[in-house]
Amino acid sequence: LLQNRINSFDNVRALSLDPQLKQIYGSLNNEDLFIINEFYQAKGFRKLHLEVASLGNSMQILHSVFFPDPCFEIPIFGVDLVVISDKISAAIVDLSPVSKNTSKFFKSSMASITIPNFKAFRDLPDWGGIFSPYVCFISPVDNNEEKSFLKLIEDYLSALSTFLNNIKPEHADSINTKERFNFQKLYCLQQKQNDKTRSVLSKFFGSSLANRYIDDILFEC
Ligand code: BLA
Repeated sequence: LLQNRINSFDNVRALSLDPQLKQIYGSLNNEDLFIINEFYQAKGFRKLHLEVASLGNSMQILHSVFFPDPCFEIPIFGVDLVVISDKISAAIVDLSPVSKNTSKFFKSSMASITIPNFKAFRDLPDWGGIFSPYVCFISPVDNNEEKSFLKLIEDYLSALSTFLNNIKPEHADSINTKERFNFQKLYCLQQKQNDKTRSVLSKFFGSSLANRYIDDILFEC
């Protein structure tokens, strides 16, 4: 789903990445871990990041963020699926804002997306002010809800493509571009406050490597 969407973008190309960071293997007390990263660039995006990770015997993660080129007025697409013991524990998807004044076009397109009546919506953490009013954060209760959530991811991706197709980039020096870049920096700063991500990575990598991974790979800006 994510890979297909990335391939559909104009001028898409893979970004080169240190092979040691592209595929990470390790083990801890007989528990294996691996992480696979893909990075792309495309028209409208400075970085498209796709990551799958299997950490120990019971946790798998799908993490993806599409960081826009700040010259384009398009939101930050982000998704995180955390599987614990074969069950999706956290499922979150959003198109997060990159400016103070969200366009009418954005609001009306998002309003046309229906978020299903999931049974277990979850509260956002304290650092979650970066997310839009359209963020969906749940623990799916069954297979049907998992499927509905995947469909929702698809809807958000379609909306993103629509925004992209209707946007003309602004100059790199424009005030709007700078504002959008600042929003992206704040997005990264806030995401770095997710202690759950940090503690899982620290358990396997040790804290200094975990911090480097968060700063340089997950939320570099
Ligand atoms: C939660 N993220 C979590 C949790 C874990 C991770 C273990 C707790 C699961 C739960 O509460 O049920 C771990 N996530 C990871 C790891 C990676 C990862 C190790 O991506 C990468 C290697 N997180 C993101 C992005 C978003 C995000 C892009 O990386 C949103 C678009 C959100 N994850 C997010 C939120 C929580 C979470 C909001 C809940 C945090 C909380 O409740 O405190």
